[in-house]
Amino acid sequence: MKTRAAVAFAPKTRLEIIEVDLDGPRAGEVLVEIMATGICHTDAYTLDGLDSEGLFPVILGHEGAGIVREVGAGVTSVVPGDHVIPLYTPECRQCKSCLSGKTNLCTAIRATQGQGVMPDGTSRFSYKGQKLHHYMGCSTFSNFTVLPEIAVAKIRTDAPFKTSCYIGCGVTTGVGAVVNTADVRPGDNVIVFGLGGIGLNVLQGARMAGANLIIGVDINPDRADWGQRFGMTHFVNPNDVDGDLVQHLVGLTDGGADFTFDCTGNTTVMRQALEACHRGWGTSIIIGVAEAGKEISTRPFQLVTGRNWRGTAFGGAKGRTDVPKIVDWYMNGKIEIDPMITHVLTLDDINKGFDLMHAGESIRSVVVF
Ligand code: NAD
Ligand code: AHE
Ligand code: ZN
Repeated sequence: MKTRAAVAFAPKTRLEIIEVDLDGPRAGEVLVEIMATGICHTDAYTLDGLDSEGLFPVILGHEGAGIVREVGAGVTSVVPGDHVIPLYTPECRQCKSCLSGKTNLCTAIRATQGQGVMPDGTSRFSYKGQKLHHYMGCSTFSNFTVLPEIAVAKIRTDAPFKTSCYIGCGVTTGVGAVVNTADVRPGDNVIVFGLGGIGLNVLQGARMAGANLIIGVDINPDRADWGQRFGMTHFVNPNDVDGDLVQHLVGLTDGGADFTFDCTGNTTVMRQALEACHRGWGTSIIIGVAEAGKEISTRPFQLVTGRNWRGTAFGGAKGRTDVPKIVDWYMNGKIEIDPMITHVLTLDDINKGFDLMHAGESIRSVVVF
């Protein structure tokens, strides 16, 4: 079949909106009509050539929602008409990682995802006979895409696509980092570095968990109002701090935070986040994705004296199990999404979504097909 898609032919170029060829689903796969997709900073990072796994030409996008239109042989968990959210972190429920119960990092198809192909090693997308790569196993910047059955979460049919697509990455990543990875408890003090599409969801997760101080740190002054809207109790702009940022934050939190979260992808900020943790027990959680070649560092003394450094992918959420529950949280009003969708675009205008992100003007831009 033919489908309209935004194609990245090379790093640091504008996406081209064209009609591409899409092969139907093979055994264990499903064809999904994408109804809406968010634009996450990770899409921009890969498009900018900063992803060590980045492959071109590629159809980016990993934060979508849509409807199953066709299923391949042997598919049992979804049928045509089901509403689904594509999962860049699938859940096979059979691999060592899934069976461990200790992680959401299913390994069933991770290798081929990183190679930009389906689990059988081939791509379903092509243009004028040239192979196009899949992205993070999702490629939601296409009106239709093919996914492995284990990489879709079936969701309720009354959830709007325009907002629930954000649960495919940003919402689940931010809220999940708090409730799954950190397990923030009532009264804990929290610092969130970077108040964008992920960080605001960390804030609302911390509010939901009953955190005491919820401090937001961002170099964009506009993020002060945004943070307050989602539970932040104090805003710190590093550019307005006299002296050392870490010492300032340690002072605000009576010796350091119980939990800090990096939502910037900046390795200098990651160090600040670790060092702003409380001596003896504070834990810093890295959410941000750093540029290829970047490394983190700190004095080992920071860890000897009881600070913990951790990371999280997709908020520690087990996709097929947890994503439908997060959709329920949204539909029941336990978490908010609508105000964070600042821009709704057509596929033809998708490049504008990247411009808005880089200008710091959007929280989430969503493309509606
Ligand atoms: P975003 O662009 O919406 O937000 C980033 C925010 O960080 C902005 O508000 C920006 O002003 C702020 N910032 C930048 N530099 C800063 C600094 N030095 N100090 C303080 N604040 C600073 O991006 P996003 O969509 O929220 O994504 C955030 C990061 O999370 C990205 O690195 C993205 O790739 C990553 N991410 C990771 C996961 C995961 O599963 N681990 C999932 C989604 C996104
Ligand atoms: N390809 C990069 C890694 C990128 C990365 O860490 N991705 C996160 C999700 S970001 C979503 O916006 C993730 O899920 N990581 C776990 C995994 O298995 O990729 C690189 O450095 O190679
Ligand atoms: Zn993302």
